[in-house]
Amino acid sequence: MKSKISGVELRRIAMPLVAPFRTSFGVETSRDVLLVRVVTSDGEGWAECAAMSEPRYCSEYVDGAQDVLRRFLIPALPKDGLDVQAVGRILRPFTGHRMAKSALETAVLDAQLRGAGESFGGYLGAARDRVPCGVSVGIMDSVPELLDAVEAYIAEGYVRIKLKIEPGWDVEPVRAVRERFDDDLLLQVDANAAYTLADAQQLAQLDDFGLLLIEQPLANDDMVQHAHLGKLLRTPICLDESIESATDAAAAISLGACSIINIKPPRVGGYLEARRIHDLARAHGIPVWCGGMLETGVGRAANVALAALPGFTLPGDTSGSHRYFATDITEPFVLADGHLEVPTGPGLGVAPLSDVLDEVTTSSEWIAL
Ligand code: NPQ
Ligand code: MG
Repeated sequence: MKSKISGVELRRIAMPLVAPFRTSFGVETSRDVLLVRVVTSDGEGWAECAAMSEPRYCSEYVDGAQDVLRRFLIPALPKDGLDVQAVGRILRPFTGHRMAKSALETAVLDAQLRGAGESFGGYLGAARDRVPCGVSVGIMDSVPELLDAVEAYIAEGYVRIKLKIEPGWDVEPVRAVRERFDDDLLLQVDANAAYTLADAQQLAQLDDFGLLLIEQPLANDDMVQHAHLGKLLRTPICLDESIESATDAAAAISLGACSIINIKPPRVGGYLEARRIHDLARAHGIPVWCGGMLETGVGRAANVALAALPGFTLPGDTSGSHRYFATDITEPFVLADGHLEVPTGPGLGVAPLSDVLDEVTTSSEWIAL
């Protein structure tokens, strides 16, 4: 199917977080999100760009993403009609900028699926109608504060807890959570690349706590050292930042750098590449789960659809809207029995509510094709 694209709106919104979110790479209090709206002969398509304000989690940042979309990626699209399968090929000559590319491809896909009356989940190959949800818990000022936060999330129904860790905030908070809650609590940790191989003995102390996994303990670009670390730990290693493509996933699996993969579609250039990683991992018996980038309802809808694919065998960071935002720009995603329903409407199945959207908009530009 081919849709003629007349232009693309790049809209920036400011979304205050319900509480500061601290990781090993910084503290976030508000989300500065770039929304992409493509206007086609079949109707509109929406997506959001996951890039953060500053290049700390990875090299992309939101002003850079908007610049590359405006100057290179959007102008590369053909005026005369476009199938979503062609978007990745057209954008490939531009290196990197995967989050920007993901947003553009996803918006085109949303428009195309809306036109065809098909849902994102149906298109991607969702195998169930709801997904179990985990929650990512930031670094706190004290252990009692952390225990209160974890208790509240468990009470909300989250089926898996992920603790953000860094040197100086690892064994003690994990031990405290293990001692305070049931032994069968699904628990994992995420270091966001805060350690080196010299910390292996410290990280090995986490082996006593029956963690599902440790996510991205070492540097983004160091798969070889992850393979070494894996031999020193009993806790399974999961890669996040290190996996930017299906090629990277193949390398990581071949090297033994990880035994689990966190798939974040924006980080790998989109939902089609995310599905390729899913297929590859599944063929190798590597479990995957869907990560999160503090998405609004627009990105959340797409993630929930992806997380319903059969190889997503671990709960994702697909939390409810209210984990991050008091007011979402779409109808909020609300947990029921620890799960989120996969949207069934055409395309993403959700769209921004225009009154909410206008309230949070900080700028908008139109790029005609
Ligand atoms: C991770 N996400 O798995 C990321 C990191 C992360 C849910 O833990 C603003 C935008 C703040 C994106 C903080 C979770 C963020 C962000 C953390 C992503 O590593
Ligand atoms: Mg992570």
